Amino acid sequence: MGLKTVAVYSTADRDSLHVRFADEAVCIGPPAGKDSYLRFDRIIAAAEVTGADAIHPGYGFLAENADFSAICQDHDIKFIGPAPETIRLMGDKSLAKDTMSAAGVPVVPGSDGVVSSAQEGARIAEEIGYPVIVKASAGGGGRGMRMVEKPKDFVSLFNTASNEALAGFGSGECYVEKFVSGPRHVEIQLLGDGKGNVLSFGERECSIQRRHQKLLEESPSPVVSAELRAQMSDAAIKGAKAVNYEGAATVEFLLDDQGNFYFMEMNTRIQVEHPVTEEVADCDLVEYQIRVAQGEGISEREIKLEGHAIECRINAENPFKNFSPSPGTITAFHPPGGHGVRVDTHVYTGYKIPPHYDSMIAKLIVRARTRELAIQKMIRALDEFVVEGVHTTIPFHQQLLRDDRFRRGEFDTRFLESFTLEEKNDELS
Ligand code: MV4
Repeated sequence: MGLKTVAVYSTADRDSLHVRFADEAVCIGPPAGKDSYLRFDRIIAAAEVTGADAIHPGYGFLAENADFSAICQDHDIKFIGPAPETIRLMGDKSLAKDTMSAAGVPVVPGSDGVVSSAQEGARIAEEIGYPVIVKASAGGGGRGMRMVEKPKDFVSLFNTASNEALAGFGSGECYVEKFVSGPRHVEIQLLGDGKGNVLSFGERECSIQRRHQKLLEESPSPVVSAELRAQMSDAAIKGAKAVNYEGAATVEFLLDDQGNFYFMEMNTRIQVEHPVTEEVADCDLVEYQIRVAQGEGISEREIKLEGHAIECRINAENPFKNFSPSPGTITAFHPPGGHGVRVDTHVYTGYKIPPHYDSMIAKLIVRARTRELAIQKMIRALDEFVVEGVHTTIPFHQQLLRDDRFRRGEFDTRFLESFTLEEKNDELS
């Protein structure tokens, strides 16, 4: 796009590739997030001294922080993302659900907003029928939830959820809904221009997760038909239009085994797994984010989706030791290449993984004509991928992609609970 870039970094990230590749780089503090990447004042100061017009918040730290978005606005710096009010509304999971429901998006039957007491929650649970799930309004992404199977457990589990939420997020407000058993996690990628136009880029299948951390994502989902895709896209677009959405958004749905789908959450950032959508839609979503932030409108149309894309998250974790973090120095790094193979990474041979942040060190994305060919290509790419000096999730993916149930597309969000890794001698070399 011909735009100049400024990187911000903490002292722990001095040697990260984004620092070298940006036109300028500004150090904003010591390793701890709260002293650097979460410091509004330092980030705004970095933008001001370098004359930056806009801030792209990435997908972590301040990407869904309404107050930061508002502070950017106050300083005449464009926050690349939605308005602060939209981030705040979608951050309140109960209000977000009510807003989507009012817009005609299917939601899971449950309480009308937050419940005022455990006793009221128990009455509602009786009405909707067990099992139910209690969710913290300030939670999300799997944090602050309790499944309740029997009436006698309700009050105690509700109070646990509420107290945890109060301690963790500063608000104990909870809502109650019917528990959907063994759902898939399927999400719709959207882009809005803030002028009433919203595009859908189809779905991503994200059911391969462990403790709410996604490990593999793909598009299309092996179980989503063209008809279901159109229905889910229409619902997501209706929801985004109801809040006059600007920027990239992901609408998360639970999909049950009957083909019913229910709104869960709207993420107001670009997500880690956006490359699988870029590959099947043949587009650059970050470019689109910047274009709409510059005020460009979009013309509504059907986005053509072609072929199949898969992303494997390569984390510095030991899959044979319960995915425990494995920071340290990468002594050899050879990413795979070839047609339809993409590696997004900030690391290289000699890079020292700091222990302070997320363990993801690369995303390996492949694209091919069919799911079967994409799986084959991913297996080849994983087998070629050399990372030495730290443990990685590569051996996990190598086994997952060879699993019969995975290959048949027969899995839901519980899949990894019963997936047993075959012990491999994974000595560090
Ligand atoms: C649910 C559910 C079952 N029923 N809601 C977890 C993350 C958050 N976005 C929503 N989550 C769930 N909500 C009802 N009514 C099951 C989950 C859930 C889940 C969802 C998506 C992906 C993985 C999951 C793992 C466990 C539970």
